[in-house]
Amino acid sequence: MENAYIDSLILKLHDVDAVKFGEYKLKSGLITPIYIDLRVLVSHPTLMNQVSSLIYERVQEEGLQFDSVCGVPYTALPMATIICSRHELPMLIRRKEAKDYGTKRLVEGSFREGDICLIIEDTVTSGSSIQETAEVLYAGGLKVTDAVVLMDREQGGVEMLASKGIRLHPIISMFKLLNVLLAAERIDAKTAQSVREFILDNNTFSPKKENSNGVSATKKLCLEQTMELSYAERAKLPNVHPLAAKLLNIMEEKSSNLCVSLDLTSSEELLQLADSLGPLVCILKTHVDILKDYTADFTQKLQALAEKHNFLVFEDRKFADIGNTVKHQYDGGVYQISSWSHIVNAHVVPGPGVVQGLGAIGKPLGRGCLLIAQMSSQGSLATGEYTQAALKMAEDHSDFVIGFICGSKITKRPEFIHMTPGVHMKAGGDGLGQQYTTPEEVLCNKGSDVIIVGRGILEAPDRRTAAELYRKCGWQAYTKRLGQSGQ
Ligand code: S5P
Repeated sequence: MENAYIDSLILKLHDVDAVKFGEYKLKSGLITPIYIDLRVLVSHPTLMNQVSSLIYERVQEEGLQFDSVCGVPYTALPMATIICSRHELPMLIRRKEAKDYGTKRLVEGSFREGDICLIIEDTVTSGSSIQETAEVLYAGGLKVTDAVVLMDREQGGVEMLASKGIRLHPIISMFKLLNVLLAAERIDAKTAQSVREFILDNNTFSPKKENSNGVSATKKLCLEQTMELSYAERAKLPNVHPLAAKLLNIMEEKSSNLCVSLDLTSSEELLQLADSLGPLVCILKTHVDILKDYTADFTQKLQALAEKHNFLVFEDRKFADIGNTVKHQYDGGVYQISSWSHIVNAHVVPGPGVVQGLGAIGKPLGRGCLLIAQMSSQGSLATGEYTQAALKMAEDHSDFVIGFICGSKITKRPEFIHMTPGVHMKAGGDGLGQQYTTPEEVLCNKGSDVIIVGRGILEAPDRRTAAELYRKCGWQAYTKRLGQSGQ
């Protein structure tokens, strides 16, 4: 089935108010932020025909075998009628009430004991309407093996019906619908988010079993398997490191996936810029050893600014020695990095000892570490097996490693954060091996989470305006990516 065709159908359903956002009561009494009302389709014959065609296409794609078709009354009745009339298939009608005269039959039409009846439905929430119809058909001696539904609210209907021996074939899923409407700017990210939360929190088949982070097991499964997660959703995952959760929440709150790299040599200039750009960034990255006038006072002021503007500090120290040495480098010396930097990074070339040494200092302080899995520089050796080794090291030390420095997403595990340097509005290089990619490319195509920008901002005529531009581009690319995800 053509994806673009489904996308345009979703927009048309929204046009005719078959999809509404607000507060609506479901059959179960639950208040839902989204209501699917396909009853209106009877007033839109072209759309009704398209929907019916899609259902029939799905029946054919699945190669379903059946003797007759029954639409769940009332909304799916006209759909079943159109399909059966067009393709000359025998149809059955399930009565909602038995007549108190005549035959008193609950299933109208001709059939034989043991015939298979295909059920057609417009929207499924828990699957109970299909189940009720199936019960009536069973009572009449029919069999039901499959059902096709236009809209699946993804609240447990597929699982519930499967447990009763009925395979449900949905055409449009709730997450797909939300993503298409979001990408077309019919709804905003906040609305999409609240609906996603509602859907995942209200699975009718496996009621919430919450873990300590307040995430139900079903929700976790859905999150991990079926969709691109928002930063906020990832922050709630049970296995996410607390510092990663804090960062993801900051990103969501500030609508920023921008890490600014303040590669400056004057403390005063750095602090002034940190104050000015602070509201726009989720992380501020430093190279403290390039400051010509470092004093302990600098790090105290930087910490105060991090508090004031709610960003994390990342000292880009790139540790690369044996465990015992990096422990001292992290904790001691002039800079005492562990005392002020929330995040540090390390090369994996020494092997796991580097993470263990850093972790010995950083873990008790609640710090986090990024492993350098790839580099932006030309001719980098951090590729292939080396990158895979970095991933393995992160997985083995997820109580301290929160993510990666990388050019593109290297793992689907949503608890790890991917941060990409070498970002500039103009792709190209700097003549010293640095290679630049655009924010859009990094977030949408490479699947990274955070853009690290240095000279793209530092060399701009107005640094604040440039930072705002990067923030905006980064955020738009991320929301676009969310919109593209889903099946
Ligand atoms: O592979 C890398 C890793 C890092 S952390 N490539 C990088 O460029 N970096 C750092 O990101 C680099 O040390 C610098 O601080 C920043 C990129 O700066 P820009 O001015 O080229 O944006």
